[in-house]
Amino acid sequence: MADNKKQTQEYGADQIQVLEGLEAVRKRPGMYIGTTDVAGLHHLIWEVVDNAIDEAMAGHCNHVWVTIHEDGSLSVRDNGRGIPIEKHKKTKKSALETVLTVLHAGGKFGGGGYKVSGGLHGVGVSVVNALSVKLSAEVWRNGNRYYQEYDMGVAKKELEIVGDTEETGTIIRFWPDKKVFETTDFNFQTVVTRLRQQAYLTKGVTISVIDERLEREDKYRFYFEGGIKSYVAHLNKSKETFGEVIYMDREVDEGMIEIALQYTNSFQEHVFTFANTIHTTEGGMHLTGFKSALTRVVNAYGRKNGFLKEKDPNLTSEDVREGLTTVLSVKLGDPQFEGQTKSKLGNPEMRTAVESVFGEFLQEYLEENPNEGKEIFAKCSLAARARLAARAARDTVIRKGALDGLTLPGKLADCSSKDPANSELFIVEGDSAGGSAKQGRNREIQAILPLRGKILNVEHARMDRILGNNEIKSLIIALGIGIGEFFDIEKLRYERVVIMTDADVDGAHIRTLLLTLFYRYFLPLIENGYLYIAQPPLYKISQGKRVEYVYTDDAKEELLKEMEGGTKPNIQRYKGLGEMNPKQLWETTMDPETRRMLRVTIDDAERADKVFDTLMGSEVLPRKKFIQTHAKRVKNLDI
Ligand code: 0RA
Repeated sequence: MADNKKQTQEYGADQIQVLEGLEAVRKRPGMYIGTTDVAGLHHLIWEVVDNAIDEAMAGHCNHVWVTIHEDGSLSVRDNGRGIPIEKHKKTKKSALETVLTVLHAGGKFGGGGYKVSGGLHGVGVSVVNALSVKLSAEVWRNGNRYYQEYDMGVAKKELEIVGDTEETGTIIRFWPDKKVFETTDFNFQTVVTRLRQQAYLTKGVTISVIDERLEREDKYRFYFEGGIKSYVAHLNKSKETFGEVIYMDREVDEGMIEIALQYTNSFQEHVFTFANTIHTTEGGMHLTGFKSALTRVVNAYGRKNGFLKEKDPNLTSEDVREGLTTVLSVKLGDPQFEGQTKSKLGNPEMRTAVESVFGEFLQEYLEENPNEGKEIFAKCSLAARARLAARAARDTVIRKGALDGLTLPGKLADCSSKDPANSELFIVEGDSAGGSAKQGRNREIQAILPLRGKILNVEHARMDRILGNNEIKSLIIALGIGIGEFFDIEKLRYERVVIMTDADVDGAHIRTLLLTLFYRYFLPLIENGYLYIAQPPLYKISQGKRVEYVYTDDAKEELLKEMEGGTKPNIQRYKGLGEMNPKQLWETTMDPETRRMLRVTIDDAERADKVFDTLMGSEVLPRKKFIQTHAKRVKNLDI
């Protein structure tokens, strides 16, 4: 009797703790997943996928399936060991129910050596459960298929056996709560992009991504035998490269270090760093270690072989990284994520480990591959000389005061407001659309800068040419912010900078070039949320006196369905901004009361910068894609 009572009390206390935990998550979801916007929604997916990937990294599974179902739910299946369903003696709950209901319980799994897990998203799958109106878990294990369902994080009934199976694995499916999230519409492109990256970082694991919401379902399958080596080859696909992808993979006391790099003739550096497969966009200790080893070893190699004379100064870190594409992935037991967006690796032991392991590897590589070594060194030293020349040219431009904005560019139609918080700059493609925008705008707060033709691709140009480009120069002067070392966000003249281009291929290209420019040279504008993309309508549809502008093909179909029965509607497709008169442009695209604009995120800009657009462009067409590479033919990505 006494025993019984004690047990009941303990059980009760646990239960209360669980409910309090779930309530805390539902009350302040932002504390657990950052935001409740579309990014927060996708956080739920990464959380569940990370668990399956952990099982793969532990060597127990080689295939993960992610499916967006027709009813808007999403499931993640893996062929791992299956989450244990055995009951815990004390809590009387299965391990499965524990991970799904107790905050941070997920971390109790694993053990043995360093345990790798996605530390950033590692809030636990119980958070996903708490923020879903429904979640189902199916575990294949011991020859049985176990099943359990939850409502807002609370189990509906006991775990039950619903069938048998020879296979093992786990399927977690969830229906996010519409009351919690601004939107519960999963974005297939976001999921595909992220899981492709995940597949590169976990070589040998196949990731299938399926969207069943479409009439004809959309499918991808990613498998990269070469891991990040394939990733670098993919990133450099459309570039001229020097030598092979250099690759190393080492296990150290601190964890694992995997690095792939290759030089290209680009003037930009492309470096992507990861810790436990999480993209560390702010870099951190692993990147610091890499950079210092690279600079040290390339210089030492140059001196030893007489390429650098005694009187010559060392090449700088920028010089040795010009045109370099690098993917750096580390895995460690206890990752510390720091920085503004918690995406900077803080573990100092990783700096030392990468610096020493990569330094040693690269030195050996250069010595064993003298032809490549010589070519790489020549490329770096050319970068050094060109940088000096470009700097001199830039200093001249700046000394002449050419960027000071004392004289605003003639093409700019400025607004009368001098308050940046209340000023907008529209960067408009073409003179004719520029003319309409100038006439249609609100002069008080809206300034117009028309761009003629294509702007320079900053990927292929150093500072001297960038500053020699009139379109870019006008833009810098209009913005008021300077460039390079002289960049100063405090001087920004408009807190909304809007890219307004045609809804066609040329427009998309100009947008990509502008995004790349902002990403490379004016990043703080994006970080502060000042950069936008205007959304002009695709169609004007009229029926009798009724006139509607629609912005998507879906909306067009919906409207046409609605108009069935009346007289035949008149459909006008807008190919360019220039087809709209000033009043139409104002009403549909510029009027702050009614317009739609997309705020550019770092992700968008990064994607544009990554030359990902070439790939994206080609991927949108075919319905079924199996993307895989094998180490032997890594140079010809089979995409
Ligand atoms: C630890 C132990 C065991 C399975 C798992 C973790 C596991 C977790 C997840 C999360 C998603 N999928 C998963 N698959 C497996 C079982 C160990 C054993 O069978 O003895």
